[in-house]
Amino acid sequence: MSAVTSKPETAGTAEKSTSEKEKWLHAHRQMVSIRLFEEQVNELYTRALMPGLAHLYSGEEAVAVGICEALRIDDYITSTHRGHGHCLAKGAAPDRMFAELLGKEAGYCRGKGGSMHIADPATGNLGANAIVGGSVGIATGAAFAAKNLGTDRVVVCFFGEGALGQGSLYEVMNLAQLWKLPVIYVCENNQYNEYTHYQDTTAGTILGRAVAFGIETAKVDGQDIRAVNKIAAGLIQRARSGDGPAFLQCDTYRYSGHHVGDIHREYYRSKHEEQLWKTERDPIRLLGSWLIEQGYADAPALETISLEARKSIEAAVKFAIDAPYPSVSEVDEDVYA
Ligand SMILES: Cc1ncc(C[n+]2csc(CCOP(=O)(O)OP(=O)(O)O)c2C)c(N)n1
Repeated sequence: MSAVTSKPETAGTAEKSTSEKEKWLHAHRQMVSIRLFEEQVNELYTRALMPGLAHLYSGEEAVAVGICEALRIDDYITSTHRGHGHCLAKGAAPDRMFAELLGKEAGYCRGKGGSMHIADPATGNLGANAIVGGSVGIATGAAFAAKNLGTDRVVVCFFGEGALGQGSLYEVMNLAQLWKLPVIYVCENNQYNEYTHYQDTTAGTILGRAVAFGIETAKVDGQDIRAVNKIAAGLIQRARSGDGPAFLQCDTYRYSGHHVGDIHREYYRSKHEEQLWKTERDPIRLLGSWLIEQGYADAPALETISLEARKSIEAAVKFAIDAPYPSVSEVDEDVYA
């Protein structure tokens, strides 16, 4: 079974919406799809249908969707261990994503990468990476290539604030600024590096690190998709026109544990804190309220979007469960030593 059964739910980059109303309704649907995708990942893990671990993106959807909306399909992204939302927002199809997570042949890497190693060159996704900070060199190299091949492509490099402890980030920021490379370093500050609050591991400020290299910096409320999109569009346009790299700090929150098996979050953060983010700062609710205020949708219309997205995500899960594993004969293929 190699056919793909559903179109990308979240192909934000493929077809740009023409009107503001369509643009934000589409963004809302993308965020809902990512949220539902992650719910299903948790379910698959709990039912022991998924090998390995996964790190859920729920709560952070406005960052991926807001930024990818401002990219072209031929622009690049690099992603992280918490990468499902990035892949979907850049245009990956949920059925092939689930297939990859379940180790099936129809997956983006023929089931051999799993949750933390999804790449999709057709949508400009150069790959997720299980190594914290592992994609910063790939993103910067892609930006070097994009520039030296005479294209106007831009690269967005997503990473968590835990990657601020990786020396390679400082090596690549130095070169990116020296060579005016078209790369945007997006620090998704979801407050915690595994089980430690970032303020307990980070001296100084996050942006101060990029300022030291003379890189353009910006900080945004990562729960407000319209703010993320606006600021990202400006930085992306700036990079595309040759003005060099930027560093964007997006303050956000992950709703679940560090990974799907991390259920004892009370050891490092309070239930009250979680509740505040989920009720007052939820990116889907915030955009939904704005859509209603603008008269772009009413509550039943938003509910219909959610129901349709749910059906589509459930069909994608079924596709993946029914799909075959790669043949045993290829057990040595794609293995490098
Ligand atoms: C080089 C390296 N060190 C340690 C780990 C183990 N590890 C996996 S995720 C993680 C925390 C990452 O935090 P952050 O970058 O803020 O991303 P988040 O999980 O918050 O999205 C760590 C330490 C790793 N994968 N790679």
